[in-house]
Amino acid sequence: MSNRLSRAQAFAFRGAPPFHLRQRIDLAVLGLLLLLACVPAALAHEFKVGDLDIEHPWSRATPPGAKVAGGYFTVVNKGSAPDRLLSISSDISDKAELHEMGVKDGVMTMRPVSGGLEIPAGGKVALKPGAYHLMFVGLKRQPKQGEKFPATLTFEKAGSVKVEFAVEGMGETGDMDMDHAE
Ligand SMILES: [Cu+2]
Repeated sequence: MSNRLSRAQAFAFRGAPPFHLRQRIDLAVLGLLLLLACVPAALAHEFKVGDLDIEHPWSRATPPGAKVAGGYFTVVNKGSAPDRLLSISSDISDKAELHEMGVKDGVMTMRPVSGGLEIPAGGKVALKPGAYHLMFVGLKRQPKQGEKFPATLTFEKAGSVKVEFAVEGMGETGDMDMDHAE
């Protein structure tokens, strides 16, 4: 009994948290770090070519019979020279076009961009709904939510890179109903 008491007292005066408690804190911190590391990886995917990072290419599921689907991603240019997105190809459609938004007679329209899209040195360009975007024209099948389909992006300097477009839900991120100028 007296022996037990003195051990408890010695313990109380040591100052540091008991070993088993520290171990639990370490595990909790480790778990949190793993969680933080995994969340962005699950939401985003990224591809690299030369000085360019292509972040999170995504598309949208389309209703039966649809002939076009959008394509979106962000290009980050870490280099000291501008580059240019020249062309896109994918097996999912007959062709893929780069589109920009414009206003014609008070109506928002999309039209193909000629001459490619410049990615400024040290800058980035976001292709997103309502702005620059890709349009897969002449769909051979409907992209389905949850799948990924491959495509090839070709840049003037960095060259070609294979990427995968993650297909999200039909209503994803402010789809605007706009006329296509074609
Ligand atoms: Cu378009």
